[in-house]
Amino acid sequence: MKIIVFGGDGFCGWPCALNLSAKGHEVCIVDNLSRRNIDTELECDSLTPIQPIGKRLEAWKEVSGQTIRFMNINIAEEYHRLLNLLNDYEPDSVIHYAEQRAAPYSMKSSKERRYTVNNNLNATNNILSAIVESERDIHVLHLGTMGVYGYGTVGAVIPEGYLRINIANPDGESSEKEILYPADPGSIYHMTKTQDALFFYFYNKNYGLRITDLHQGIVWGTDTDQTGRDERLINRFDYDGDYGTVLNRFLVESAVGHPLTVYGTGGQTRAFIHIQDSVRCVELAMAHPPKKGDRVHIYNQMTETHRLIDLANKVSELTGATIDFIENPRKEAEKNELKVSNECFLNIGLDPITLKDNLMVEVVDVARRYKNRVDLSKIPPQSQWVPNKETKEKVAAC
Ligand code: NAD
Ligand code: USQ
Repeated sequence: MKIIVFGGDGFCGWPCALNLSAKGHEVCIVDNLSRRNIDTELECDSLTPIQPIGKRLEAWKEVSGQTIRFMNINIAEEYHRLLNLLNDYEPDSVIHYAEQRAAPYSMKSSKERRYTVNNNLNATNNILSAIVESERDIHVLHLGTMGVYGYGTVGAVIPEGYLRINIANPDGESSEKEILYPADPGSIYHMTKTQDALFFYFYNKNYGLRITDLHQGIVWGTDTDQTGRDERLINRFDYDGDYGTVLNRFLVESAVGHPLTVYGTGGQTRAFIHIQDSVRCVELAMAHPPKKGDRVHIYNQMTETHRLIDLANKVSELTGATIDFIENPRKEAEKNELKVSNECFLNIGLDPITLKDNLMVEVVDVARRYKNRVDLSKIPPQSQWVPNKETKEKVAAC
């Protein structure tokens, strides 16, 4: 198949592009390198020494014999370049990772709020709109988030996208209906993902676009079978207070002797998936596209849920790290239960990789290997959901 990976220079997109190329697909990466520019802006860097995209692709050709094409396009702004690409390249599927994905970054100040909304909504709308204009039958796979549901579930299992409801009629009877599960975003970033879901709903209903929306949990780990083949293929590993996600942060913190940064009580429960499974899920979903006329397929792309304090205790037992409870910079429930259905992926062949000590040790080993690249000043959280006076003054001074 011919596939475009939008956002293919990023943490999830890069190993996905390599995996699909290794499986014999023809792959084109489209990325405007904005994530690398945000590192420069934040004066942070990936823990791992990621190579410039040109070097990455050269290394891949050398290692695998396969060529991956690259185009630097800002898909939120350069609509006609995007449309021309669809017409010239004629992809069968496109995979959409190209959004600003950090909740803390999206909550920093009006600049980041506006950037996240403009970038994410225009990127999604432009892809969908260009597919309509190209008149091509292209399967769209989008990386969404578990956070569209919120994390409070009144004890029920979160279904895969749709909720069956009964509506009372005036005559005393009731009608059944399936609706999109009510959106409950917890950050500006998560809000853009709930709005993406409405774009998909509409473009599917009106133009018949074939769309799969993957509601992914927190991705952890760093290497996959393909990124591990050569050091020049190494994947991004964020650990800073804005882009680092919780389990990867705990593992880096333990490697550099920093206490584990548990926000609030650590009673929050979240869904997780290992990077290798993330890549596998996208491959599986691509091999099982919606048929013409199907509604949007929504899959929960996660393999397990964990309470954060339990994760911190696990990492602490494994590595001897101490735990610090930090005042929570976010506005979120102190604790929540989370039960999630992931039947769709299990039914099409996912054999989940779950949190095992040896996998966590692998990540700690990577963190230890590159620990001299860690800037300890970047570990504390940098963004607050409700800024206090001191934070407001800091932003105003910038
Ligand atoms: P990332 O920031 O590492 O990668 C995103 C890539 O998209 C970057 O390389 C960036 O330069 C590119 N990009 C952003 N805007 C663009 C634009 N306008 N035009 C072209 N390229 C653009 O993020 P990631 O962790 O790889 O996440 C990828 C997707 O998966 C995101 O949409 C995110 O919401 C979703 N997701 C990620 C996680 C996670 O834990 N990392 C979990 C759930 C869902
Ligand atoms: N947290 C800590 N300590 C830390 C960092 C985070 O206790 O050092 C807590 C947060 O308060 C939160 C939880 O860990 O309760 C998760 O935070 P996170 O930064 O790991 O994840 P989140 O902000 O939700 O975002 C990440 C990705 C995002 C993706 C989302 C999937 O950055 O792109 O959409 O995970 S999900 O969480 O399932 O919505």
